[in-house]
Amino acid sequence: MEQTFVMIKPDGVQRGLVGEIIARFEKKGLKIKGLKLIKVSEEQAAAHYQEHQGKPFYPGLINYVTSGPVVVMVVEGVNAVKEVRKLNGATNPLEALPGTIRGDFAQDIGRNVVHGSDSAESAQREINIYFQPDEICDYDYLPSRWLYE
Ligand code: D4T
Repeated sequence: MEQTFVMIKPDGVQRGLVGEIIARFEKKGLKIKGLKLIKVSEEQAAAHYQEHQGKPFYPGLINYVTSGPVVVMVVEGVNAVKEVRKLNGATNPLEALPGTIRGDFAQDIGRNVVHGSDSAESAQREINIYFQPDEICDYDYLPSRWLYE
């Protein structure tokens, strides 16, 4: 099983989209293993977005993700990274298809509501930034036998 990291960004929380977004992951059959509402620190934001340091949008991005509470999640599934990114839709909401989270709820790349890791390696790195090991729950996810052959 693969794990990925999801963040419902401050705009998603403020706009009352938390339940709607979590419901999409649940209905897809992704197992939620960690979930909490937090205020992202400057250090966490810098670690998370280190690959974008120096880019023109970096200061705005850091400002945005530290501007209010976010919901962070550890999500598991056979192809969790790809499945989450498919549900999220394209990074730029203008290109995100209807039916995706960004296609349905966002308009601006700087306010794109949700984040999902881009690889299993990024996911582990990002999970370590936001979660302690004892905040991730191991349990039997009963739908598994109806989701996978
Ligand atoms: P996140 O990390 O938010 O899920 O986005 P992606 O993985 O889909 O996309 P990314 O790493 O390329 O971008 C990170 C973050 O920066 C914002 N951004 C990006 C921006 O404001 N302007 C830009 O030109 C780009 C490329 C949006 C997502």
